[in-house]
Amino acid sequence: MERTLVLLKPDAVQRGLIGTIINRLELRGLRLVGAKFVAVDQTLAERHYAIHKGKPFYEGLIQYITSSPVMAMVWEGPQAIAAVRQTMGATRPIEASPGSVRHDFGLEVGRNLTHASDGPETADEEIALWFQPDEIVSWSRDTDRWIFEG
Ligand code: D4T
Repeated sequence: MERTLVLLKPDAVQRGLIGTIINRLELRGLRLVGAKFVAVDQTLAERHYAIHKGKPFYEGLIQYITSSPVMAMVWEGPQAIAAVRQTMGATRPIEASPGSVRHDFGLEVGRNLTHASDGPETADEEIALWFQPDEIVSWSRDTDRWIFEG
């Protein structure tokens, strides 16, 4: 079972899309194992986006993620990393597939609503950055056997 970090960024929160986006992940069958509402400070923002330091969009990205609270979550499931990225759609909303969150609710890359880990290593690092181990809740659902094959 794979875990992935999902952030509902300030635009998703301000636009009242928290429930809608969570609903899509729930309906897909993914299992929520961690969630918190966070006012992101400069340090956390810089650590989260360290890989983008020096890029032309870096300053704007830091400004955006610290501008208003975010909803941080950990979701779990088979191939959860790929599944969540598919549900969110391509980074640039204009390139995202119809039916994806970024297509259905977004237009601009700098207001692309969500973040989702892009690989197993990144997921581990990002989950450790945003959550303490005791904030992750391992649990099973009665519906798991109708969603997970194994
Ligand atoms: P995140 O990390 O937010 O889930 O986005 P992606 O994984 O889909 O995309 P990314 O790491 O390439 O970009 C991180 C973040 O930077 C913003 N961005 C990106 C931007 O404002 N302008 C740009 O040209 C690019 C490439 C959007 C997402």
